[in-house]
Amino acid sequence: MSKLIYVLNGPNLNLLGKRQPEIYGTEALSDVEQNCKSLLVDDYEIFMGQSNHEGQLIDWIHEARDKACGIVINPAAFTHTSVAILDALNAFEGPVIEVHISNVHKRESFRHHSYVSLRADGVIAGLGTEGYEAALRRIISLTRS
Ligand code: DHK
Repeated sequence: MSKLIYVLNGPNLNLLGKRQPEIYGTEALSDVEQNCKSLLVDDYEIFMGQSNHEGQLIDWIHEARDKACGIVINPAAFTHTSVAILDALNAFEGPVIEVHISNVHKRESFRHHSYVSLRADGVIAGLGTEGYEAALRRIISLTRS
């Protein structure tokens, strides 16, 4: 089995660390990538992707069908709007963990609904950027043989 895990990030997360730090913290996405890499075991690897474009995220999810054993995804605002990302994830067979840096349930009501949660095997919200590490650990424990 592949030991590659896709860690996908949606719109505006390229500004992580600079954008609304009171909500999203001060770590950049590059810090998140380093933290994730530091907990890899065995032959596990990650591909870290961020896009502001729904179609690019969908293309990566399709690519993951052949290449990856699991997906960690923070779809950002597309969480609340994208049936297309849900459909793409439904075509992926491995575990999917949905991550939100902030506690979306403590925020505006439009952030309370997630299309992606209809597919996700686990959902993490409000752990800050540590949520990515928790999600990665879970994918590894589900796929390690
Ligand atoms: C990130 C975003 O950009 C928002 O659109 C979501 C999510 C929440 C987060 O907490 O990581 O509503």
